[in-house]
Amino acid sequence: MRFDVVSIFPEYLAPLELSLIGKARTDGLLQLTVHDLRAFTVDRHRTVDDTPYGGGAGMVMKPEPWAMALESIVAGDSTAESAASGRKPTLIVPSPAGEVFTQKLAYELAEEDHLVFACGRYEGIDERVLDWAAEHYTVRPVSLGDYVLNGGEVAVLAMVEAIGRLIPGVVGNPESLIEESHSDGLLEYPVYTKPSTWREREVPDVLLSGNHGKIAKFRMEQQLRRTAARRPDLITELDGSSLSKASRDVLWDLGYAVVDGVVTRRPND
Ligand code: JB8
Repeated sequence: MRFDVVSIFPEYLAPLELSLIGKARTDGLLQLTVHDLRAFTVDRHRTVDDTPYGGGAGMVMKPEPWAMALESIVAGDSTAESAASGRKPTLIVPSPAGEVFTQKLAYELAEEDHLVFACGRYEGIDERVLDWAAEHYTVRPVSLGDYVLNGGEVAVLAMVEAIGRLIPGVVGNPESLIEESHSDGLLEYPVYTKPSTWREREVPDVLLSGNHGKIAKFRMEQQLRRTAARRPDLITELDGSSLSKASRDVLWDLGYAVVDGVVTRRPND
């Protein structure tokens, strides 16, 4: 898999060379190139921004440096349309106005051969760049969540890590991918390690019992309880028809009912 990132702050992407993703890179599982947008300017001041048509606060990123950068990346793409895969690379544009980045989208993007990330700054990139790029790329504006960053770089760090670790061989133990948070639509159960008593706090007894059936039931219940408390939106998204009797009983205790495979909140008498 190939990643290209375009930014006016290429140093910001340096952490990608470390830890998990850096190891995957060294092992040849993924290629990652960071490009400086200013290298694609032609004026003396290496200008990347200008004032917005229609007025308003702040500056907008000029289209031409983006077109030059994105063209150069497509031109050097051995996996592009023209070549082997027959697929367009995907252009991911971090934006508070994008579709939300979820674990599901991370899995979908991990199937691609080539992802290009366009990091905006200021008030964003001239919209015509996104329209124009659709000729060579599948263009996807993507938001990390409902909050506003100063630019796309931090969002790209998060997305490259989330996508990169799904590439086979990047995460050492593939079981940790199967068990982890969100893979079954629930938050993860709490975890504990030694000592069994720490500052007068005990590890739950059942986890020391060696009874694997009881441990699985305890963890399932913990997952449902913390998901109901912290993310009730995830509870009503569950497929009720694939829940065990034990899970449905816990949900009933938590004030939910499963009717025709749909999980709904019960009326508060
Ligand atoms: C300028 O919050 B964000 C985000 C904010 C931005 C830009 C890109 C993404 C560009 N501000 O995801």
